[in-house]
Amino acid sequence: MDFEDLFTDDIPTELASDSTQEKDVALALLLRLYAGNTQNQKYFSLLRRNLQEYLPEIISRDALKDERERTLVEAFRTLSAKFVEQAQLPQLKNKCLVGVGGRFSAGKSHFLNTLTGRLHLPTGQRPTTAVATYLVGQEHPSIAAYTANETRVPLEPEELQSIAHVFYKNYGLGFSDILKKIVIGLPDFPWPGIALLDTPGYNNDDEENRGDRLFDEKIAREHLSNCDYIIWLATADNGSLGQSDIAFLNSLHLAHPCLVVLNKADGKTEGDLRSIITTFKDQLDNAGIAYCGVTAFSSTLNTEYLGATLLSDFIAQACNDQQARQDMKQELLNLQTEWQQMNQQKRDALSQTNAPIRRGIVKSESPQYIRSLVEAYSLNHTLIADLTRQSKAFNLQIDKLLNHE
Ligand SMILES: Nc1nc2c(ncn2[C@@H]2O[C@H](COP(=O)(O)OP(=O)(O)OP(=O)(O)O)[C@@H](O)[C@H]2O)c(=O)[nH]1
Ligand SMILES: [Mg+2]
Repeated sequence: MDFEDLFTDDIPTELASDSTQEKDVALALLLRLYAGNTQNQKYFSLLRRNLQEYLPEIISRDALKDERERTLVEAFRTLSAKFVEQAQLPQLKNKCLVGVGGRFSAGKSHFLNTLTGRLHLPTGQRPTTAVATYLVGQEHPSIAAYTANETRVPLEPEELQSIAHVFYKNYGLGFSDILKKIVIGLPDFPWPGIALLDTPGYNNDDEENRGDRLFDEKIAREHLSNCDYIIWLATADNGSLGQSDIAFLNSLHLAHPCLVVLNKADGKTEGDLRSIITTFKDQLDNAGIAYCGVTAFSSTLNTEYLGATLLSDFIAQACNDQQARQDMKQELLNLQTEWQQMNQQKRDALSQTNAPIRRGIVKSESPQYIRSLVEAYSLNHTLIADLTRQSKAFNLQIDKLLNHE
């Protein structure tokens, strides 16, 4: 099969036939995916454990009411997640990540195929994308799967097709527990500065497969939260944004630019589209969701409607976003400097209050007052010691991340 024009809406007949041979192919693929890289496994599980355990160690007692500290903790959390992602998938290094999210069958994979001008991603009428998949520019074409065993496994295009939901509906074989993400490297990818991410539909209204649905939602949320830009793909045929879309968008706590694209706009009149766009904007405003525009598009016809160029402008903005493409190492070092400054200022402020307390203890004649001053003095000391310990723990975490590179 040719890499370029492999994927169609339908399951290829050779995969659809319930032959033992096809099952063998799928099993062989599963076996390859289950093979682990022990060294990597140890390294990443240690890194992950450290990252999970570091937070209580570095957060100070007043973190909840300290806006600056909260922002820094959040920035560190996002940055370290991105750092791990890039260590696992070096092709994403210094790329601005543009994620596409939306309900199942909104046309996310079709939309990305249209944007990149090729049929790289499997599409279909039933839930199709099972694993978060990045598309990225690369000198030679390649597909790599990253497994739960921290191993990169090269895939053939046929194997990528077989990983689609449709396949395991037919064969009862699931990949999404062992496969964490897929990266497709493309020599003719039009934008060297970005990586595009296709996610599984976050809702599959199929009650029978509720487990799959929640799992897909988790995968979509995890990956979209790591993105620098988000394209939310809704469909024009629904006329309005569903409550579950609103709830999901709210749960992303969007801090990054988000463009809402009404896909499948083909067949709608201009009047219809204008009124649907107004309805969407009203709904987003009422829900307090930050977005930078709503535009109508057809992935089938590769057309943005109403003379708008919001989509191409959005992609161009992502390509030019130097901040999002900044070297992770530098970003971590900047964050470390900011953190240490904050920590030092807190320690200085506490030390400054120590001198008057000491003077009060010496001068006061009331034993009760002296006792309360001594308590305040010792609390100050504990807080300063905590801050010193947190500062050391934070530096240690940064060292661990940087030395793991
Ligand atoms: N008419 C029309 N159909 C479209 C358009 N975009 C996608 N479709 C169709 O919608 C169906 C679903 O498309 P996919 O790209 O698989 O949708 P998806 O959002 O990736 O779905 P999941 O991976 O299951 O979440 C396919 O049959 C597509 O051909 C469009 O712009 N217009
Ligand atoms: Mg898809």
